[in-house]
Amino acid sequence: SESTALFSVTGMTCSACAGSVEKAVKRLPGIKDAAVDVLNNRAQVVFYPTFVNEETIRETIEDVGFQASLIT
Ligand code: 9UX
Repeated sequence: SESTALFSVTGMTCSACAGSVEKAVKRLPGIKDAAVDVLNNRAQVVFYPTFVNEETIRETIEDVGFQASLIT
């Protein structure tokens, strides 16, 4: 079944930043949904643990250029 992960993402200053994070995460296999909140520096991701894990999602966010850490 699916899992949900919440990340803190720092360095995003505009909605286009949030859009680039969402797009990158949604391109990974095993992602059901991703929602990035630039005002609160959060990214919530719903995913299928058979195909992807929190660390891969976190690294993908960092590859876009922002520091990310898993909250829950
Ligand atoms: Mo957002 Mo634009 O932080 O280059 S500023 S994408």
